[in-house]
Amino acid sequence: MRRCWVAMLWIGASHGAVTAGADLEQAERNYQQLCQQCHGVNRIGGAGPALLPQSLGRIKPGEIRQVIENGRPASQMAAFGALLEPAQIDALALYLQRPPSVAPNWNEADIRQSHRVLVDVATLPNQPQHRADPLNLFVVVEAGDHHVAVVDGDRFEVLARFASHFAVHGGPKFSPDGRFVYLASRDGWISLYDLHNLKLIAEVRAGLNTRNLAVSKDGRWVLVGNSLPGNLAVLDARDLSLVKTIATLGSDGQASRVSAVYTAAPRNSFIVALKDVNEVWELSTGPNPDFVPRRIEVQDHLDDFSFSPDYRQLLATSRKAQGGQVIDLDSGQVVTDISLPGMPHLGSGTYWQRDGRWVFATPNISKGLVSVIDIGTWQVIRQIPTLGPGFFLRSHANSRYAWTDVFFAPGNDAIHLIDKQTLEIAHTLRPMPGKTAAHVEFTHDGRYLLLSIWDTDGALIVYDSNTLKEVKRLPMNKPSGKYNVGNKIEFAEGTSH
Ligand code: DHE
Repeated sequence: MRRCWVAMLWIGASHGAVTAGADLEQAERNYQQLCQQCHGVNRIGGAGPALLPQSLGRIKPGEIRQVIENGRPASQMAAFGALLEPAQIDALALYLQRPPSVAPNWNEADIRQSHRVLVDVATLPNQPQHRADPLNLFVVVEAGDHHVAVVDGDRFEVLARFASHFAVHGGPKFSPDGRFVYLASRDGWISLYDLHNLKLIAEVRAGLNTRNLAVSKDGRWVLVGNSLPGNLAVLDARDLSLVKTIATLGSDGQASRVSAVYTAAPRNSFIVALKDVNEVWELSTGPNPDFVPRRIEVQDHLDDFSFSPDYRQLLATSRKAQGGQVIDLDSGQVVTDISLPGMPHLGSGTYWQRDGRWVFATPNISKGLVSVIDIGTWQVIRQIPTLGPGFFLRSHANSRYAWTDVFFAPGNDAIHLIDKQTLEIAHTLRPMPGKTAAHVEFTHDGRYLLLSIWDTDGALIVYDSNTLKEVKRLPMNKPSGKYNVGNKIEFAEGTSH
């Protein structure tokens, strides 16, 4: 990506310095002159990320202003503080948070035009071209400088590192044999990477604002859930070419954004949660799928959900039900409501066996509690107090503990280890005091685990999962999620699906 110097020189030459007292119209002109070249006509993104309200919603207004003024280190985003008056920067930051004058659109032709195949897979060896165990590789998202690292899960060494699109979010998903990984960026870019050959294979922009993606059980299809435009994009998993888009309209015709898409492998289907209509969709991925949704009516819009271990039921957040609702996927009926007033982050929850019964535990985003639910009775059996609201919870069938963070609390350098049988906090670690610690993934055998220190000057810390001793520390730039190939393709207990 080129820096925005051309635009900077142009405006410098024509105006000397940009006039003070800029209003939103002036901000629009400044956008066209300074930003459009990288961030695209109508702000839909280009070499730089999209600057739409949907894309910027997670960023604090002060941070938007700060990036315009000072640029982004280790990126192509230039600093405009010397060129724009403070009031003009304020106006530009405000302008970017408002919808553009022309509603952004991204249709099938745009998707097809964005598609590029970088390497023909048929020309590549189909055996791993590295010495690591292909089922014990980790794919690690480094959010600080938008890169992805591939880590050998036995030697804990970085095998490869490549630039991703802006803001990869959600779990990357794998082909059933673990050779290929599919990544989604918030800007709608989907990337296909070959873990045998450590090469990027193909890319496509499937939407302007994407929630996440899922790969079908047979590895033939990728389903992308978009919130802008509100639709689903079905891609051919071999090269990411577009098969079709499906507008996410409720049965009454109301348009909806997608909350999330998942694969329900035992059902051979995709499950789609919708954000603006009270429906969950199931799309069969059996032989010759037509991708026509089966609509399941629910009581509330779904933001976030988790499957029961047999994939027959969904445990979904529901504000109306004051927490959660359980939906049976076969009958389409709501089985029960569960009172979970702490705003559970169900997609990050996990389940395990306790006294011969399945329990499901979830962190809560607004309360310092981990809620534990008996899946047989759907009763909340324990609310475990923590140092603050958390985001992720992880374990492994061979681990005695479930690891959770306190992401939203001032003391978010702490990590709690919950004993899966006593349901008490057994240990609290502070791996790097003062720095956020969050998100764990275990090695395939569960002997070790990797924990993120979520900081530009951060690290991936490897722990022995039994002795809790630190084994290694790999410096990394804000590592967020990390994903073990073997655990993922086996939909293993303790990890996200
Ligand atoms: Fe995530 C997973 C939704 C904000 C980091 N997040 C997911 C998934 C969903 C989701 C639906 C599951 C996707 C999958 O596995 O395919 N996330 C949301 C939100 O709705 C929310 C609260 C607001 C939003 O703007 O989207 C949100 N998420 C964040 C963040 O602010 C985080 C901390 C930093 C970031 O990267 O944006 C964040 N989300 C993650 C990570 C995962 C994730 C690391 C993967 C978890 C896993 O282990 O599978």
